[in-house]
Amino acid sequence: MNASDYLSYVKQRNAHEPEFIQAAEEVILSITPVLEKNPDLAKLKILERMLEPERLISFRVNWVDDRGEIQINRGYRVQMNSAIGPYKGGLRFHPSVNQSVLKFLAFEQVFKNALTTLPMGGGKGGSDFDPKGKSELEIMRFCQAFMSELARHIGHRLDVPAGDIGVGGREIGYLFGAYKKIRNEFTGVLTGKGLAWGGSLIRPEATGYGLIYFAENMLQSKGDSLQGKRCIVSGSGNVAQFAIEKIDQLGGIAISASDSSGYVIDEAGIRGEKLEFLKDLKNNRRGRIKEYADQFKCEYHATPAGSAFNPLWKTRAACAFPCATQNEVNATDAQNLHASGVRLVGEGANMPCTPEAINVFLDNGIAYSPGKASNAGGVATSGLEMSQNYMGQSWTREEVDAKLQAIMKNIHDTCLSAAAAYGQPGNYMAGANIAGFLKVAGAMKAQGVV
Ligand code: NDP
Ligand code: 2IT
Repeated sequence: MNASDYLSYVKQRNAHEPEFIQAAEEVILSITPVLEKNPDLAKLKILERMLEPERLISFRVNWVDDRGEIQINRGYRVQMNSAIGPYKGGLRFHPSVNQSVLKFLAFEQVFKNALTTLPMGGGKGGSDFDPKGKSELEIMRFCQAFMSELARHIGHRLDVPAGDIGVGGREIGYLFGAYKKIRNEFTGVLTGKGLAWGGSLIRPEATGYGLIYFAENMLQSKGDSLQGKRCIVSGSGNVAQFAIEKIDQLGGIAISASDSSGYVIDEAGIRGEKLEFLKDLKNNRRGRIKEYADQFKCEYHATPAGSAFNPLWKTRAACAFPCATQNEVNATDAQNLHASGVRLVGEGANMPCTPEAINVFLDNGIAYSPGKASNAGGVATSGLEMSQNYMGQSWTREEVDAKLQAIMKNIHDTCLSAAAAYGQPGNYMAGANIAGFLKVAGAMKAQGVV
């Protein structure tokens, strides 16, 4: 089969899943040259098998809100691929969650986890539950209701969920408590746990830190660095907060943050007490980003609903780090980034750039890293949390950070060498897809048709 045969195959089988088709298309275009060189893998239908979840669980979540009204949500776990280890990947609570979104995330997770070098397969799950405006007790009751079904499908050697959009330390706590109660056992079944009950140092920071370590590696490969560079960051959640923190630590200037309502531009840089304010605002008070602008007297712009582009990406800068959600950067945004001087785009979110936007970057020589490579620090540190849980020990902050840095450098170098080996030097997207595919394909081949 050629690329267009694979594409029709995916479109026909997943007709109503646009996000999954988008993620699959990118991989298919990167992998077809690999299959031409390795006809044994084509004959074994490895790619077709990777495009089908090993198991997809969909379930009802009933819970009672503070007014005593019964609420019904949908819960899911997509167990995508277990060739190189237990299923591993986050849980997302957001009203936009559906089967297509979780299949795209689980599919990308398989490649990402392979790139970390740690023994983790890929999975993803979550619910269309909207945490916004819910009380603390409603969040707890929802997590307990969700886990009352999920518990029978996961386990520390089987499937280890973690956080993602709408699921942070608070939710992992409630989910872990519910699992422990239902199963009557204390294991490392979730990552992102609190330090006193099996969590790892640096896990909260890991995705954002890893993203910026990866970008620094990209710049260093061209004899450059982040020092003094203006950086646009979108999002203001877990990934964005620690990307901003690491940009500042490495001498860059993070000038923006956003949420689903709008964005702030702080020309002086988000750092120090201002960053602490942002963390408290988003993690504890759960307020809107506009409050940051009110507090520090900087620019705030509401994001126009239904607009053809996001003016955030018109801000003059050298680097851009989309850290909010999928498809937040389209072709017009990419043109605007190019016009405003951006020379590096590092994805902190999963699939934040549309295929058309990515083409704009590649056509204009903008260094571009796909999320499955540059945001892999989060799941890599989850892998380190699993190792510590299995051993019953915990490593210091310095030990975990050193391992994270080494992993990000290794992923960076692996992407570059795989891209070069297949005639696409400097293309991190092709490199990530090829290297991730080859690792999982080798394991699937060895394990037979199962
Ligand atoms: P959080 O829930 O902590 O933060 C999400 C941020 O993105 C918030 O600022 C939120 O704004 C904004 N956002 C979410 N959905 C939308 C939307 N539809 N439109 C505009 N803005 C939106 O999530 P994380 O920081 O954990 O995740 C961010 C991204 O990073 C996701 O793509 C996730 O898959 C990816 N990722 C996360 C990892 C992790 O370890 N947490 C690891 C690797 C990737 P608002 O508050 O208004 O909703
Ligand atoms: O997209 C991701 O890699 C995550 N949300 C983190 C997954 C994990 O298992 O730590």
